[in-house]
Order: sequence, then C-alpha cells, then structure tokens
Amino acid sequence: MSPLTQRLVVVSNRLPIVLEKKSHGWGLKPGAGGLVSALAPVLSHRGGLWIGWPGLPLERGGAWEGVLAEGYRERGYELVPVLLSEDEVKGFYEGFANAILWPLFHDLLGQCNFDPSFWYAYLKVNEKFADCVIHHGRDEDFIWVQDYQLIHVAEYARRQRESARIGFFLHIPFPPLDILLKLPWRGQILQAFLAYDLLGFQTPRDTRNFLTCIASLLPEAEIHDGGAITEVRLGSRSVRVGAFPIGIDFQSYEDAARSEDVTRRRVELRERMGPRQLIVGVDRLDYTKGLVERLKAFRNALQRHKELREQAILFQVVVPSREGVPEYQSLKADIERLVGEINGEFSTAGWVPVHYHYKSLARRDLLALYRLARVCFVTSIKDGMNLVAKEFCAVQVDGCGVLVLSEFAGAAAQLQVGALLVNPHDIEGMADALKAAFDMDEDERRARMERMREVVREQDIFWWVDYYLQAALGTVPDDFRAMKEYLPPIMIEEYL
Ligand code: GDG
Repeated sequence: MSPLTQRLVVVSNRLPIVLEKKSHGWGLKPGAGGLVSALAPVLSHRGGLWIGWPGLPLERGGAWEGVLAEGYRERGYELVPVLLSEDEVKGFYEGFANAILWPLFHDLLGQCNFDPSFWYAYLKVNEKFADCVIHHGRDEDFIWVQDYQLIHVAEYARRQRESARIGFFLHIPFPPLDILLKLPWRGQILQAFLAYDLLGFQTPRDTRNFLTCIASLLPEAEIHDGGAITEVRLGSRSVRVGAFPIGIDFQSYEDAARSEDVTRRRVELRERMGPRQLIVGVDRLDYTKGLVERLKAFRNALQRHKELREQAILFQVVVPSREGVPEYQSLKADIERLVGEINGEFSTAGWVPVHYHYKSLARRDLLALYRLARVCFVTSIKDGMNLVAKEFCAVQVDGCGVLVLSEFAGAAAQLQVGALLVNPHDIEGMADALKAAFDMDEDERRARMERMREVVREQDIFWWVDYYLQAALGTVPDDFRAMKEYLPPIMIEEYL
C-alpha cells in the first residue's frame, strides 16, 4: 500500500478537541491554533486516527473516555489520548517545548530557559507517545508526526518497529546554524530528525537552514539535491527533505464567507462600527506574533498620518494561549498597557482607535470580521506560515481587502504576489504600509487580492496533504510549482 491509500495516523501534542468538565459530565469543544485548523479537515476527509494529549490531567476509566469515543461518527476519525501527569506537562510542554524549542526556533534566544530537567521530561514524554503509536498503529499505517513537541517520536518508535513508515512536519521555522548551535542538545535533536522517512518544512528557507545544519555538523552525511525534494543519507538511513507550505480548506472558507449567517454578522458589525475602516489582527497570545510592534506601528501611523485619525480602527483579537508560562502573562500586560495608552491619547467622542478582544471568537464572527476589514495586519517577528493571512484572502470574496504581511512569516513566500510586505522591526515602515493600504485604489486592491487568492485556492490543505504523501512515496506531482523564497528588494543607491 502507498501513503496515498494507507491509513493515516496523525500524532500531535494536543488532540484536536478540548475536554471540558461540566456540572453533568464532560463536553467537547474544538481545539484552537493553526495545526488543528489545518489538519482537522484532512482527517475528516480521509478518516484515520489522531493520537494526542487531551489537554488536562485525566485518569483511565473515567466517563471522559466515552465522550471521546462517541464523536467518531460526527468527525469521521478516531481519537486516541496520551495521558500526561502535571509534572510531565510542566517539564515537557511548558518547559522543553515552549521555553526552549519554541523561542529558539523563532530566533528568540533571550526567551529560552535551558533547564536540563526539561530535556529529560521531553524524552520521557516522546517515548510515551511512541509507545502509544506502536500500540495503536498497524504495520501498514502511515504515521505522520506533527511539530516540535514530538521530534523524538520516530527514534523511539523505530526501536520497537524498525520498518514503520513515519513522516514529520515542522509547523514552526527551522533556525539557522548559529542559532541551533546554542541548544545544549543540538546533536541529539538533529539525529532524531534523521529517524524519519520524510521531513517536511514550511518554506525553502527552513529547508535550507536544516540542510546547512546537517552539512556543517554531520559532514559524513551525503546530501543529494533532487530539486523539490532532497535526500540525506547517513549510515543505513535515507531521509527525504522538502518544503511543503501548509494551506487551508479554501473552499470551506469561501463558502462560509458567502453564507447568510456570516453576511448577516458582517452587516451587524458594520452598523456597530459606523463608516470607519477596520484593520484586523487575529493572533494567539504569543511574543512571536509581533503584537507590541503592531500596536506601536498603529500609534506611529496615527501620529504621522493624521488623516487616519477617526477613520481607522485597529480591531485586535488575542486568543488566550499558554497561560501557565510567565512570559505570556507579562506580554499580555505590555499589550494592555499599550492599548490603554493609544486609546487614552487619540480617542475622540465616538471613536476609539483600538478595539481589543482577549478571547476566542466564534468562527462565524471571525469570518465576518475578515470580510468587513479593509486591511489584515500580520506582523510576526517570525512565523512558520501564518494561516490568518491565508484565511483573510480566502474570505475576500469581494476581492477588496489589503494584506499587510511580515516578511518573516512563512506565508510571505507564497503571498508576495499581492501582499504589502513589512519588516516588523521597522515601526515607521509598517505605519507607512498601513497608510499605503488606505490610499490604494480599488483596481489595485482587487488585482493584488486576486493573485493571492489564486495561490491560496490552488495550494490548499488537500493539495498540501497529497503533495506531502506523494513525496513520502518518492514522487512529486507534476503540477508542483517551486516556491520562491521572499527576499526584500534593497535599493543599493540609497546607501551610496
Ligand atoms: C502554528 C504556527 C503555522 C485564531 N483566533 C481565532 C481563531 N484562530 C485560528 C485562526 C487560524 C489559527 O487559529 C492560527 O493559526 P496561525 O497559523 O496564525 O498560528 P499558530 O497557532 O501559531 O500555528 C504557524 C500553523 O501552526 C500551521 O502550520 O501557520 O506559523 O505557529 O486558523 O483562524 N479561530 C477562531 N476564533 C478565534 O478567535 N474560531
């Protein structure tokens, strides 16, 4: 059997649902975040198994087990929980994953806490996931491990089933060599990557960073460049490596955007906002998303481009995330202070410049917001892809919104065809891009959006899965368009 028809076993840190304790038993709600938004429609479409942590400390034999099993018919795939103790969650998830790998892979060395106990917790939990994969997986399955929390799963799984077919996809960026070198466990991590059959990265830049690390640190590895897919051989192992930019379920966003429900919400929102134009930002609470820089850019735009005053509203949704990690609490305080300062300085009777919502919106409200917005403002300091940028394009069925996008989001490689690209460290540059978005005539806005929509439509989430699974099989579809890395055009004359 080939990976295209094999049963798919997705393995991720979190299951795609959140279990909630209610007064009368348990409830299920959909999980948040990019990985779930991307992969849930894939498994619903193909069926299979999803292995992950259910998000809270649980004991075997509880009523929650029935609730997890019940949803099968509705979802179309099975959920298999990996149970973790509170200490394991602290060391593995809050520790190694989110206080070491997450900041380091986003080039934020200053946010790392290289506590050695985190490393042991990471290994122990990865082994637990691997045991679960071996226990529930069959020989003929294709096992697809997701993201930085589970890099060591293949290494452990192979100790029990050497011939298992296991792929990995990294949703976050892969760092350059000099950043990876700071990691005390760099050798072990690199070796663990090589236990997979196929390694998927989001962009050519991440793939290049990974291959540079391999070439520099493991000179005995043979690297065969095969165009879209590169092969790395080391000892008895051969690993394929490639860039697979993750997409969204374009059709479902477009259909929902045209639905009566979303249209009605959009009209209601328009009535509440009055004639003002919305700049929308939607992010998990995270220091990689450039939220502080975004607020500073908006303040700068109001200071320097006075015509935006009383015309523009920054509607910022921040979804609570990783609330147990102290850095996230202080980031929240910084954001709220800035929102207060901007509103205190610029508000007039009837106009509040920043509308700040610290909560998760219902999908219908999120889509109505995307549809209404004049500008979507994505300012990530670094981001694997950034699905919000793609969702905004899919929902622009009228074709008039402008995407202002960070050069350091993976999405810049594909969306450079129409976005206004900005450096999130350049506050004035971002403020000027907002002004340009407001000044842009309708023809240009439409043309730019059409080009971006074409890419997001063609390279959707189903394209992504097929392309990945074909690469696992050793073939790359003919229609694969090689992605061009985004590099900013620098005008040398300016400096001479
Ligand atoms: C990781 C990587 C990569 C957000 N607010 C609400 C809401 N969302 C949904 C969005 C989107 C998802 O959450 C966020 O996805 P992103 O891609 O922007 O970011 P991460 O969560 O950091 O995801 C990222 C991704 O994995 C996939 O590979 O792109 O780079 O960091 O789908 O719509 N959904 C609802 N209400 C909200 O308030 N319903």
